Amino acid sequence: GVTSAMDLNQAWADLKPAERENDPAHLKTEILAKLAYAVGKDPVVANSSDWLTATILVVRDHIVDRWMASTRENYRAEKKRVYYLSLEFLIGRLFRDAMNNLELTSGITQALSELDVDIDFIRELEPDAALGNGGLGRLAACFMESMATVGVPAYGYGIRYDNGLFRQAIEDGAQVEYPENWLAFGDPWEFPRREAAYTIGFGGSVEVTKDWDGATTSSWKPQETVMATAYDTPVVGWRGEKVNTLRLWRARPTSPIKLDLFNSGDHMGALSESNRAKSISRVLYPADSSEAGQELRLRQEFFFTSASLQDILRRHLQQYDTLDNLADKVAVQMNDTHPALAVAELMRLLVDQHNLKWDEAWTKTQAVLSYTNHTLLPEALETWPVNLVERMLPRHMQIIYTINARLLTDVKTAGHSEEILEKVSLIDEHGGRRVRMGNLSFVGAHKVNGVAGLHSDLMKVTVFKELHQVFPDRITNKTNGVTPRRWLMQANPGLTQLLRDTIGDGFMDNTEKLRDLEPFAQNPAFRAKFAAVKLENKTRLAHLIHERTGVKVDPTAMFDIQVKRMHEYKRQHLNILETIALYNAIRANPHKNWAPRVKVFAGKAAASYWQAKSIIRLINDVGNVVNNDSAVRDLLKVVFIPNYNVSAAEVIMPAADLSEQISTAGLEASGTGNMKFGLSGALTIGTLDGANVEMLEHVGADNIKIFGMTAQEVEALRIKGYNPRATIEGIPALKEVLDGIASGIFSPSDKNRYAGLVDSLWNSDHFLVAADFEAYTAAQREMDALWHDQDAWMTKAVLNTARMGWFSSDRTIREYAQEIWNVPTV
Ligand code: BZD
Repeated sequence: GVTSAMDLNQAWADLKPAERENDPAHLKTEILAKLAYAVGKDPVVANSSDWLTATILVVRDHIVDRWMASTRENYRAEKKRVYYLSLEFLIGRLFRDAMNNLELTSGITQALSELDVDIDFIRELEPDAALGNGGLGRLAACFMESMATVGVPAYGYGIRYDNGLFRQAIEDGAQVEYPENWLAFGDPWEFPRREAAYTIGFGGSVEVTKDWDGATTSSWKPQETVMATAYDTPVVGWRGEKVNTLRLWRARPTSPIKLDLFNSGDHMGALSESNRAKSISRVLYPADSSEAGQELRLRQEFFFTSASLQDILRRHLQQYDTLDNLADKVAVQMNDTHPALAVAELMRLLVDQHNLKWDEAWTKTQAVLSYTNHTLLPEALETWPVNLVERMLPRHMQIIYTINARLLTDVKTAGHSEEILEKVSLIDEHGGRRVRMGNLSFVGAHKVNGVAGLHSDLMKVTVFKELHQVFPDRITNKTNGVTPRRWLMQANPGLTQLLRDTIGDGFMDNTEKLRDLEPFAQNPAFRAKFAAVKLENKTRLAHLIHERTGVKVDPTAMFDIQVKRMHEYKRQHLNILETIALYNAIRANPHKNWAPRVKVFAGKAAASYWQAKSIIRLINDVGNVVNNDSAVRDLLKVVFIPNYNVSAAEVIMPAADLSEQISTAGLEASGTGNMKFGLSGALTIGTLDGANVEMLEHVGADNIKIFGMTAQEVEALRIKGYNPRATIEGIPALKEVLDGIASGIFSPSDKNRYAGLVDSLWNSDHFLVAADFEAYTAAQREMDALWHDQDAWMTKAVLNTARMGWFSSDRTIREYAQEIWNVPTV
């Protein structure tokens, strides 16, 4: 029957506080109120997007109360704040994340269902915020959630790009890029902060004035100015205890239009300055492993770095009215070298604007800043031409020179050689003078970290060898992690429920408690349930594959998955070449006891990276042949899922049986997909690279398939001289594959399509595909054998989930908090 509003209110008041927030009847009222008063729609005409917006606004209200409480408490207790500066935050969708962390999922689901709204349908309508390229950007997003979870008062600072990472379509087998438009219908999560705006300068000159005592003061007179305005998104931690802020900057012109020009008839000229300003926050650079090298990129870097530092100093001074305690109350983490100008900009603000003496300012700068390195690939290390920096940021170039002069004097005084001096210098003098952003970051920071054990060790003997000799205490390791809320609880609800039923809820607050699962690996009844969850996840992925590619795959086959950015060092070509070899073997011997496999690939290539795009096309061409060859029946399918992003990953990760982590050893700094797969019980086939090394230590050698050359062996082979031609000639199966591709088997309409790819393997094979080919093949055949023993496979799968708890980003953040930021965690 009909319940009166008064009865409803009474029923609600009788609930305990925690139940009260999650009370479906009350949530229903809240959603209807938002639909009417914020969206402006009557329920009878509201469409699915309207319902989503209304529901998000309800969830946001629940966050806001806690947000203000967190912010107020941080202020009252004078807590040290951590600022995470990152040019990328690969957030994905927030609806399910926020609901789950507030523990409102059941209440909202029921409320919506009573309103005849399907939550799973509207959830999919939320745009996927792709303000990042790959691992580095997704790590920043996981860290934001973990900092809120472990109670670190934190602000993420970045750019609010109008257009995130491009949307990838596959047309005729090839990647095509389309603009992405996540803001088309506005972003219900964000709060524009018109009052938080800063002026960012570019160009111009430096004015020097002499004081009465002969001391000089420098003052930068920029020729051009741009406004940075703030947009805040609350980031809620697990169980909604703490809420932090992601503050993204948008570029606006200082004056929207030059009216004098407009009135004189120069309509375009009147707007050109405005467009130049706005272009700074227009689009994310889509290259993830090569430096962009464009002037606009440097403008983006300075824009967000300067706005963030101005905001940080303003907040600090407003609370404490002094800079004396800056380093006690502020920690700034630089995510790679993209915010490296922070070193010079903080010095400029302290010395030129706040009148600190150089030495005092330098001590503070180093104490406040720290730097994370994410790659050793030489082509990805940022350097900027001195003359560009001089023109765009004249005062910063002077400051960099002064830092460098003092650095070189100190290093020389300490007795280091000329050779070391040249390597530690902030300026690369070879072939056009360039500023080394890695060195600038290293020198300006009190701690420098790599993102996995092997990577941090290699930093000390490669890019930062000399700086490490001079400052041996600076490099430290912080092995990456992923948030178990998104990557286990939200992405894999079936497994989460099974885990709760089996070992209780403890793992939800402390992922290391997943260890309690270990004994169940030997329990056949449990393994059957674990396998049933996996099958359900694979069925879901099979639907997505069918929807996006038209290919039907059998969910009972082994799902063998490689998803990540497309890059030669990640060696998707090693995988597809081995797949072709397998195809040849199946055709030659169709009635052998093969393990049915579905080879799944997904990932974006930088638009100008021809070799990576060629690998995408090859995967699609191979799929076309293999999937339509009745001779292989259902033993092998090859699919490339277009437009890999966070939302797709949430469906893909839980559905994997086998996770491919096969980079050339020494080149993948950490990897984080490896951890997401492992958490959901995939077995890893991988090289001893990045965090695979630590995964081996945690899950045990019986439960991960490691193959191929080690980083040391790679280096030794390169020194000795690698001969790909001789290597290929010695592996008939590989030669057959390459000859087949070159003869056009997979591209009959364009036989030369893969000439470039195949030639580069014969002639240089920089990433040692041929050198690892046999080891990889042997490892894959071992996986086939293991697949036939499903009990053994599932035992290992369970042990992977049980032993992956250490790879939670909560653990990573606790280490940063203790050893770099000096802030407490709860
Ligand atoms: O960072 C990645 C590394 O390749 C991974 O091994 C590591 O796990 C993650 C997180 O530490 N690096 C990137 O993702 N790099 C970029 O995306 C990038 C973006 C712009 C410019 C240069 C690199």
